[in-house]
Amino acid sequence: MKAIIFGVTGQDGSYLAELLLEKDYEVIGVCRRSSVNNAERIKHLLDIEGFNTMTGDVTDVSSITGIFQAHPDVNEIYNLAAQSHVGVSFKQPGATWDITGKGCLNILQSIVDVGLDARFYQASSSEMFGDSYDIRLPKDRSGEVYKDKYQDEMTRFTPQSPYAVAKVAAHQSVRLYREAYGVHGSCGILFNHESPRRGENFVTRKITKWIGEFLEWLCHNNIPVDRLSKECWNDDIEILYCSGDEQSSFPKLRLGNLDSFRDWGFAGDYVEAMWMMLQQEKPSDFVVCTGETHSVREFLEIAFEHAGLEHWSPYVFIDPEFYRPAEVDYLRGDNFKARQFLNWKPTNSFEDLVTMMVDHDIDDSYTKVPSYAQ
Ligand code: NDP
Ligand code: GDR
Repeated sequence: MKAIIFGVTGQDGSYLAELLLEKDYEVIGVCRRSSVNNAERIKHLLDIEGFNTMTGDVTDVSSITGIFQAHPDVNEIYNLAAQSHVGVSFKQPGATWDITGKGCLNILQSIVDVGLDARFYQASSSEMFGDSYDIRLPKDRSGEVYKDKYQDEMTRFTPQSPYAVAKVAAHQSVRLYREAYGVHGSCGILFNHESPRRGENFVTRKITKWIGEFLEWLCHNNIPVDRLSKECWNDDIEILYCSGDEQSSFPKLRLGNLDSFRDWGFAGDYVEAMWMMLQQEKPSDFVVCTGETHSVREFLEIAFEHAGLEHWSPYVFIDPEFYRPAEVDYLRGDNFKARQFLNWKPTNSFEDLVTMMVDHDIDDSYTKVPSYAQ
């Protein structure tokens, strides 16, 4: 079996390439040209037999058709390429549209033009739901009726960012090419999924990376936590320092909205679902999620406690810069269809995920030159 992965250098691309190589696939990873090394997450795969890279860009149709013409026998094509940061999409809506929206259309049209008989996976997103959810009214153990808010494959899309608008366009393009040209295209509507390979400007990794670097700074300077000045606990102060030694300081963790809820899972589990979708005889769309929801605040609580820091609030500076012009407040998926038809289920709990990321970033910061010292 042969697969092409667009977005192989990203978090999911690297896990998916590993999974397919374990299954004895020949994998072609498409990397875009970059002035710095963007292959950090796949460097351990570069010498593996069966793994090859090609240069390409989803905004450039001729580069896509060139890749397809070089591999007319490809069986599966995964489109994970995107400008995937929701906050950035408000600042670069045009580029986000070209990559995240039109990029998918470019791939679909190239599949048709080159005449490939390959199955196609599109990385759709729970962000497409925006502020929509459905409500059920089940009873709890004591027989009390409660409001159960969730999103599934039938929930309406009301995108709240340029990123989400582009993802809806891509999602609808897959449906159209399925109906119009018979393309075997499936969309995974994936809820947030994280890992130690998560990009450093997404909220989970931003938190765990900060914790790792902060603990390394304390250790390097021989500062016990209780020697930090209580004056810096003030919400207006942006740095942490020792009493009487403002020279030696460390910037607080700057965050935006802590009150949004997300359904966070582990990326390694989610790439399995992508592969499973393409093993189905008929193409279809699937929600992939854990079914649990937690706030950014809860993530902070578990992460700081696991790192042995008493409470997160003295270390966090709320910065309006990280608030978005429109926010998605509540995401919690229902994965019934994926469990039923794919036999897929998540393996990691929320606590496992947070502690895995904190442990990784603590270990990492003791072995690397920290960014504050660069
Ligand atoms: P990342 O941001 O980590 O990876 C995105 C990938 O797209 C990178 O390899 C990047 O290359 C590549 N890329 C960006 N622009 C282009 C371009 N013009 N041409 C070709 N490749 C390009 O995202 P994730 O791995 O987290 O997510 C994978 C996909 O799943 C994305 O489409 C994302 O929108 C979607 N998604 C992610 C979720 C999540 O929680 N992680 C949830 C739902 C959907 P480079 O390394 O050079 O920047
Ligand atoms: P999200 O993930 O927007 O859900 O998109 P992100 O981690 O960026 O934000 C989650 C929530 O945290 C709030 N937040 C902050 N976010 C960031 N990035 N930085 C901060 O400092 C910060 N402070 C608070 C955000 O406002 C938001 O409410 C991710 C991406 O992977 C998308 O590509 C994917 O489609 C969706 O998940 C599902």
